[in-house]
Amino acid sequence: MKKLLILLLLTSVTLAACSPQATPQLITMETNLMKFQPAMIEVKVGQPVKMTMRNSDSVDHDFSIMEIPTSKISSTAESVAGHDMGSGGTAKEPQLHIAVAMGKSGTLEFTPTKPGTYEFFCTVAGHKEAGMKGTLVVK
Ligand SMILES: [Cu+2]
Repeated sequence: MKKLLILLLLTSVTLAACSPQATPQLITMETNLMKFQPAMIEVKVGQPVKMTMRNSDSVDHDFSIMEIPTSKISSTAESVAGHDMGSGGTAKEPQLHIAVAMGKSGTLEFTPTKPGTYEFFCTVAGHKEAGMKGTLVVK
């Protein structure tokens, strides 16, 4: 009987640990002088991420990840006029993307669904090459 009780307790602890956490993981990202700060973000799988991106630079920037399994993506950004992610037509669109005009800020919400290491970068021509890239780690 005692063993059964312990087993029940263990089961409920395990269930509690696995239940989805609705509390968003808040991240503040700043772009300035052609850099993402921080250049490395770590988040937990299955937990919503709410990232606020502030663009303190004097040019428009964006935050993009080409391929990342997510659910529930939404963004509220001050629109960037004529932001076309480096036209050409053949380029694949990033799965996660938020563009923020100079001096503005925006929020991007998403829930990562698969652990891994994902590269983020700015799609504005020449910016990634200038150092606008970083790493998102989903644990
Ligand atoms: Cu940029």
